[in-house]
Amino acid sequence: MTRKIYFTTPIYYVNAEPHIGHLYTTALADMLKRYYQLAGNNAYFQTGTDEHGEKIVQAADKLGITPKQFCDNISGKFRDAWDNININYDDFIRTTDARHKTYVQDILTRVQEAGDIYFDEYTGKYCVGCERYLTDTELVDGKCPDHQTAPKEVKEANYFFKMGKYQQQLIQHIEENPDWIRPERFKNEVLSFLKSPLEDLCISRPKTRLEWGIELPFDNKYVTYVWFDALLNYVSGLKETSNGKNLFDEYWQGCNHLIAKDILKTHAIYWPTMLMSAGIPLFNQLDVHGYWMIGESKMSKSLGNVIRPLSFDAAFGIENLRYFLFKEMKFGADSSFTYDLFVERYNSDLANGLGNLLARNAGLVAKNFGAIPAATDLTEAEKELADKAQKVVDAYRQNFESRQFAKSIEDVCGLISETDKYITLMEPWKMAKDENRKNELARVLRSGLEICRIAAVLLSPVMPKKCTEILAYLGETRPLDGSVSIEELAAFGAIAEGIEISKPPRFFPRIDEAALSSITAQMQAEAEAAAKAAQSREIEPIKEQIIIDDFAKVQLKVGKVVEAYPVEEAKKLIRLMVDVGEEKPRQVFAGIKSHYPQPEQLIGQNVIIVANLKPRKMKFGMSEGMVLAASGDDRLVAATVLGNPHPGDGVS
Ligand code: ME8
Repeated sequence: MTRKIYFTTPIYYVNAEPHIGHLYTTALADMLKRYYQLAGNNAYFQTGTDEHGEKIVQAADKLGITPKQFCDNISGKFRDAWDNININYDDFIRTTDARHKTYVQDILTRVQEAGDIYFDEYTGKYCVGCERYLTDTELVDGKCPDHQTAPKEVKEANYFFKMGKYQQQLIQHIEENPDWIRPERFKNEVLSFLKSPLEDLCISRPKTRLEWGIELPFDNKYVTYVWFDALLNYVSGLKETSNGKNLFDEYWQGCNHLIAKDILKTHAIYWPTMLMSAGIPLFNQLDVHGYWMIGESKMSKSLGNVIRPLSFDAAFGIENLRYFLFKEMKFGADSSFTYDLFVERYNSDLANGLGNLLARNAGLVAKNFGAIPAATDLTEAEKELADKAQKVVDAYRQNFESRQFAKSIEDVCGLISETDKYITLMEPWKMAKDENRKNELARVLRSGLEICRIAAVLLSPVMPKKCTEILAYLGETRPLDGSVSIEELAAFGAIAEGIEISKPPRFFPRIDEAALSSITAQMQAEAEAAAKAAQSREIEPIKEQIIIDDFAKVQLKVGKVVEAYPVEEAKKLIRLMVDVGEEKPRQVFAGIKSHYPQPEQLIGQNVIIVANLKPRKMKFGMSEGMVLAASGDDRLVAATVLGNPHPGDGVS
């Protein structure tokens, strides 16, 4: 029976742009979705952004824009990043979505009706970075160990969730389901935290202090605490997807959360107790990975050592990074990224490994046969190779399902180096010189290509685009969607014969180590510039949303330019006479001279003008409208409409 699995990533705070840490969890969900599909299951994947809370207000204040403007901007950057690097998410949720807000309020009502919410005065130490109160035992030298800042003392009356009430039930669940939190060390960490009495959770913020949040349904002077709001995304997004479906019954029971260790407590303690109180079955699995460091240091915007997915993609290819990240990080442990290490691994595993094996064999096939030769009887040497491949395939499912996918990647690497040895031993280049050894040559080269094909099948969740290209090149076009089993796809001997083989493209060109420092210096400069821009007002905020009635006030019309002159006395202005279907053309002054130094080129063009803009008296005459234009950085072009509209036609 097909399993239905629902992968989630944390919904990321919009106070930072996407970096390699966010990329890792998101690409992990993408890879697992692809693996589970390949293995014949049905997988669904949701990611998104977490937009309420004090942190966001502070960041927006710094830029002098509203929290919503701030969120629209950065949430869009996350989405763009994922879209541009082929992350196959099914839904993207924002906690400012109406569907989410309504759901949070429903659950708050439900939890309150269950008698699990009370009002009380509280004093605590709040870390804005973590967006939660820290206990004294969590502090190191009076500071939050993650953010290196002293939490602020907060004393106020608030609503509390009776989290402590569910402590025993939670402990029991963890003990009865030993794999519920993986790897084990994180399960142990949670159990050891649960040895002390579990305090109740403050779930509100008075609007006098923080307005940016979801209003409590039972007290409009308060908003919901950001974690109580954010965790519910995992359910609200299923209850109502962006295209209006309810997938809860279909996917919730297969829910597999993916997070890093920084948010273990909120996911392993707050979240399940909230679900218990709301009467929702618990999620199925919590998988916790370690932290990426850059060299020896934590990632930090101010250090400019943040690696941005899109710049990396442009410089080195995102799939090569995925390969590195998934192989390098042992699930649950911290790991370190450096460019040198990345290039070393890439060159040895992909350029010299898979890439070279493919190029060597395909090159000889192209030269000697022009197509993949037919199968011949295998000798002991190929049988041995086939056995090794079989072993890798046998361990593959188990490794992925226990999140030891790094092992499978290593296994594939091992298989490639075994095959390299086999090729070196067989010396097909010598066989190629002897007409009588054509059969042997066919057998060896076919086996070499076969291992490349198997490797590409097995690595397809890791490097989906690259592997699909390799498979297509080798004539393997069967779908990777589970309709053909992994075992069939990766069976030694399944490679088709007669597939034309031309000189292979360079799937993994070597990265020149000498050029590395200049590329990384440029990327670092970009990261620093982006960090600086984020600190200043250089981010252009997306304007506040308007409703249709606001837009309806603006009357846009098609106008045909009938005359156009530079205004000699003005540096920026040109004067246009525009026919908008009225008795006589309108005079419009537009500040676009630097982009249209010869304004007469506009004559005969259809432009769009704001027809009901109040006429403005200028030094050179009345301006009776405004011409729309598209602009960005140093570019500007007048906006037009396609086809043959008539002057005066409305634009809406
Ligand atoms: O915590 N190494 O959002 P966040 C590995 N909004 N993974 C990393 C990482 C690193 N150095 N840095 C970040 C929040 N991550 C909340 C979550 S969920 C209901 C609310 C990844 O933007 C990793 O997945 O701080 C980590 O758990 C997450 O980003 C934290 O993202």
